[in-house]
Amino acid sequence: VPAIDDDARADLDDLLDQVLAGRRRALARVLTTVEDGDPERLRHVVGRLHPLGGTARILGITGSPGVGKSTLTNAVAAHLRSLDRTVGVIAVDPSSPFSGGALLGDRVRMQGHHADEGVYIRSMAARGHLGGLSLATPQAVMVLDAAGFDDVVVETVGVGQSEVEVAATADTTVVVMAPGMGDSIQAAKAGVLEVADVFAVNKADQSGAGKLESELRGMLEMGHAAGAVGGEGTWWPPIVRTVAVRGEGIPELVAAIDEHGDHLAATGRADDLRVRRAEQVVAQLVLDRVRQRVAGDGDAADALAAASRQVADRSLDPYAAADRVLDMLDHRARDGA
Ligand SMILES: Nc1nc2c(ncn2[C@@H]2O[C@H](COP(=O)(O)OP(=O)(O)O)[C@@H](O)[C@H]2O)c(=O)[nH]1
Ligand SMILES: [Mg+2]
Repeated sequence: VPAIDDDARADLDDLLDQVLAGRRRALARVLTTVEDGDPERLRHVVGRLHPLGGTARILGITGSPGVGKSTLTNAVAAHLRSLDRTVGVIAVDPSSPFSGGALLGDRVRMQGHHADEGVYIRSMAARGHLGGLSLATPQAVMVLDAAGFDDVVVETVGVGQSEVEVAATADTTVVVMAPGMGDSIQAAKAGVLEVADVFAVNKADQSGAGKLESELRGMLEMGHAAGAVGGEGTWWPPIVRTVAVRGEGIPELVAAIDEHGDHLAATGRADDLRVRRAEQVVAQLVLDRVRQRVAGDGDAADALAAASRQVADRSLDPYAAADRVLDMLDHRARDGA
């Protein structure tokens, strides 16, 4: 990655100074850099901010569309503010930028905190990013962490891979469910049970909340009985009933999150999580660079094109093809080209 020129660097440094001084507009611009993924600017941002992070508690809130994640996030943020903690929120929508309406809806709903300097809410999409949201999300978290927020909350729609990704980004992952959405059955399928540190059964004001909770409890106990988890120092995910629209159950939910944090600290797992998180980002950057090298090297790009044609007509298998492309990159590295 080439370095940015001196003028651009000076401007960016000025912007980062403003972020560290708590300026919201500067923060918004830096998060746009994270979203757009301009590699030169981003590298400078990360280089300067990364050493300053590592103090925020990172919470993931995930679940199916419509279960009340945004409402719950809003209520959790309000409760954390009442405890005098500052809160940064990243609402990730993998389907953006084509869902402007939904994003706007989220913004409007979350605007209860508009005048409060201690809370910052940002909807985010991955636009130019090679690594997509799996890179943009932890980098946005890092920016809010460095900016000094006590808590950083990441809201993601639970579709496929994203629960796993949010779990890799968060210290504590809250899986939100709601009655009447067939959620308990979905949970078993999507592997949500494994990533949840805390369950929120939201919309507890609606019928079926009790049934959902007991189904969930049954499923967790079955997991325990099957020995999927267990032993000394095991964390049993608590189930908390909430009515996010009325703020009910929110103090209990935050207490459960606090308890999980204490558990992480007591068992030394907090440090493991940090290493795992770092590894995910580094591995993603390595993959991006390999991809960039192939694209930016005429011979490697030609080798990829030629090998792909052979794979298509069955004269080469995909593994052998990958070997050829990687060999080309290795030669380049050895020749110093
Ligand atoms: N009855 C009821 N409705 C809720 C509750 N929490 C959220 N909702 C409503 O459920 C809908 C979806 O909420 P939203 O937060 O956008 O869900 P998300 O898609 O998971 O972020 C909205 O109309 C909310 O007002 C709750 O506790 N009870
Ligand atoms: Mg939402």
